[in-house]
Amino acid sequence: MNKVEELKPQILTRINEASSLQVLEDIRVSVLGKKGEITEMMKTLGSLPPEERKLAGQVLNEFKTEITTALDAKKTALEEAELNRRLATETIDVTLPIRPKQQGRVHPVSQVMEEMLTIFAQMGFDLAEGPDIEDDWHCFEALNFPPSHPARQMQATFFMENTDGNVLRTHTSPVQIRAMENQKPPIRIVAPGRTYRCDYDMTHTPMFHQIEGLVIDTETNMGHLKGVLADFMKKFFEVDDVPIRFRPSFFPFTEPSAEVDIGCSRKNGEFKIESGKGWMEVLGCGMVHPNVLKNCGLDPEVYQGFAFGFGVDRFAMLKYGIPDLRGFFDADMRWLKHYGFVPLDIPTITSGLSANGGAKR
Ligand code: 2NM
Repeated sequence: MNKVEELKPQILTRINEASSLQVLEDIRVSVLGKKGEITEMMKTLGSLPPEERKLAGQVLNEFKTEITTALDAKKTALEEAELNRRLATETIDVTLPIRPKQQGRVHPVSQVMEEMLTIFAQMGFDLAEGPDIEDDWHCFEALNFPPSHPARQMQATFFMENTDGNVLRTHTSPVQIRAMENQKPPIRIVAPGRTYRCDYDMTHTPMFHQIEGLVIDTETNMGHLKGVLADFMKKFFEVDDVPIRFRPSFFPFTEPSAEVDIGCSRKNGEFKIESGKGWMEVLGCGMVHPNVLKNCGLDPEVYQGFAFGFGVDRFAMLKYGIPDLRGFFDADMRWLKHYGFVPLDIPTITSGLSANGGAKR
């Protein structure tokens, strides 16, 4: 049993100096495991004479207990040290912002699109979309533009190369044509999207955004058209009354056709809706031409309806006081920071409580 006296300080030192739980476990296995030092010594007990065996057994058991106690104590100490290390290195400052300050902005055109489509959805219009590249039929022919009609040049069309006469759509009307071709009235749709015309100056960009509306039923008339547009203007500009004026006009696809003005004033560049000052043209509309209905397979003796169309970009300028179109499509963060909207903004007492008026830059 001298061996015990020899081994004990060595093993205790190894335990004491164990640098990790893994090292400590290795020591436990090497001492108490199946082939461990103490286990091996236990195995020799059987070969001793009975009186020696009893004593040796006692000594070995005490030795084993002592080592087990030392291992447990060291294990607890190591676990505590590990926990303290993690507590020190894995601290979280719960007062820090959840994520870096919001950098991105919602473009005014996207904002205004959303506002407009929400209003039309509440009125019961469905959303309809179509391709930016169109064929001559859907963009012109079905819309009652005769082949040599000056309106075709008027529209300053971008023609696609090598596509057999395809064009970038000059309006979203082709979407309405498809709707009439493919679905049975009643039809109540709005068609938002990008449109293209070869035109570039202070008030025009070659790509711009339109929303067009279409209602086809058996008795839909201009009174309905006026009601829809008046309600829309009130909701969009968030005023109780918007002065509206219909002026006779011409479009190949509507008869009669009208241009719609709203009463407003402009002082020091600030746009205000009010009557008795001036008028500003904001959209075009009319009753869908019988030829258009026929072109789409609808019987003009049975069906009739109205259509309207307007530029989204201009409405964004008016509502949010953006003085000119330059900058709209430059993807310049400084412009967006100034005119864009904070996504997921929550209405507050100070920023406004209404759905749209609360939108903050
Ligand atoms: C406008 C003005 C007036 C219009 C007509 C049609 C269709 F397909 F039904 F014939 N879609 N859009 C229309 C009518 C568009 O934009 C100034």
